[in-house]
Amino acid sequence: MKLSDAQIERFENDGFLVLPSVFTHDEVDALKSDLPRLFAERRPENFREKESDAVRTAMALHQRSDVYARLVRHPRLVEPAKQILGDDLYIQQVKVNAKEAFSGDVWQWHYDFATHHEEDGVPEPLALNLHILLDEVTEFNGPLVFIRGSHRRGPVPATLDTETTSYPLWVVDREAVAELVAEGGLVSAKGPPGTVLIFGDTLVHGSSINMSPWPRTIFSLILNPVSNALTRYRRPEHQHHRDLGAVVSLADDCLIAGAAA
Ligand SMILES: O=C(O)CCC(=O)C(=O)O
Repeated sequence: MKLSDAQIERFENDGFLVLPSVFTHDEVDALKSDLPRLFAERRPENFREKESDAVRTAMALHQRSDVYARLVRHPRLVEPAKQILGDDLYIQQVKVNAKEAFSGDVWQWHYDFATHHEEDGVPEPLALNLHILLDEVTEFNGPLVFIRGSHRRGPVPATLDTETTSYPLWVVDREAVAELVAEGGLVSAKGPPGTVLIFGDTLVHGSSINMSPWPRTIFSLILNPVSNALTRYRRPEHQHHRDLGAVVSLADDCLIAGAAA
């Protein structure tokens, strides 16, 4: 999949892209079908909500599941990332973020580079976060909310929050959020299953609690240039993978054909 010049320009201006209908229903079904098994596992890669046993984020899925091992090399994710970054990329993080119906918890305002830099010593804010919506995401079930254009400010003040939710995050100060929202406004990243979101390392984003009766499940792959790799090893491997081998795409039908093989 190749991004058009207009899409590249939009990514540069807004800091994100929302691309509907990139993955088919059959492909999304193949990805969702392995989640009950993965979520049932009791292991440190599965972070559960503070107030319940529900999985909030399940990490290192490409090391735990054949279909996710193929997904992280999917050309519809890897090729646009290479087009934007123009470099060899390694797999930094692989996860599914889930928000259970009625209770899925908040992700505070943050940008990913604050964590990548402070925790992992990543030098530059180059990594891309590539999401696939695995459920229909609407304004009701806790969509990601982007502050349009916030990436253009670069890294803004952030502090480590280990209290608010069950996943520690470097959270952006409220003053900075207010200023950025006044400049660029908010956009909620909605769409049918199979929609892809691409956003950069300094784009400020968050998501609110899921009060609706509908679950919200989103796959996330972070790719980072090999030339911009981590320099600190404070977090466990599943939060920042150590294999710096350049990711090579598989065939376009790898999710469905791979399952039959
Ligand atoms: O799943 C969410 O709502 C937030 C995910 C997120 O902030 C991220 O992937 O950086």
